[in-house]
Amino acid sequence: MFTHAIVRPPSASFAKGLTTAGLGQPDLALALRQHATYCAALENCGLELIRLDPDDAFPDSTFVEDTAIVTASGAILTRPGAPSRAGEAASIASVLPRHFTRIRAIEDPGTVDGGDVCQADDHFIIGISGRTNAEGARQLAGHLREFGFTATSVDIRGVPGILHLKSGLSYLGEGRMVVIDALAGHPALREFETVRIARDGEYAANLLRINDHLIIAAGFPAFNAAMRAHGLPVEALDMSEFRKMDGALTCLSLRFQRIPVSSGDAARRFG
Ligand code: CIR
Repeated sequence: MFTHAIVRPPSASFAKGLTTAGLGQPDLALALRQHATYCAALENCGLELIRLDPDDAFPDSTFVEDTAIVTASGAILTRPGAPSRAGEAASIASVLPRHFTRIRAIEDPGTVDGGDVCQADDHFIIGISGRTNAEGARQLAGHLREFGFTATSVDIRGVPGILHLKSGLSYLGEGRMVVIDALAGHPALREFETVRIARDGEYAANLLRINDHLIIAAGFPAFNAAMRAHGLPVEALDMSEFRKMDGALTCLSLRFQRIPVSSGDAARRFG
């Protein structure tokens, strides 16, 4: 059950962010409209939004998911693996104490991008990628175990075309995982019923299950119909401008269940 989400709109420097997509320059005005629609969709799922200001200093800072792992039991600040994004964690660090009693952090030489971390109920799958290294995954798994979760890792460095683990899979809920073919047979997914994504529709592998709603990328009608068959309301959002910057649905928010805390507690426990 999610109650809140942290979001940050793209800033004026958005087009200077990292990308491998080769889909051209993003249109900032359109990206802002798509972000507003995304925020409305989250609210429609019942979430209260914590809206951060755009941050020109970090072109990729709209992709807040990469800066923290947030759970109902506590939060973990990441160390984003791309040097240009390393400074993004500091501003999220100032926000988390208002919402979490337990906060941990990934330390040097570990690196973790939140896009490499997939929660499936009480279990986490951590992708080791070009952004998340083995040491970061080890530290993260330790913090998650302390919070009462289990964790396994999956090395995705040989999987072509995906930046993060969640570029290639998403947890649908009820033991079902949407996966691209290249990840489908992985032993770490043995426990899950897998729903395969068509090769020409791999971008749709990144989706959001929020409470009793599904949010998917627009432009994949067959996948949309397959998701509707699962019986949950499905909303499809145009993500074109974020896709140009290698971003997708999960990247744009940090979703969590807030357990109320006093600010004094949070300040004492932080760090
Ligand atoms: C980056 O390369 O870091 C950004 N341009 C895209 C990050 C996407 N984040 C995500 O999938 N969690």
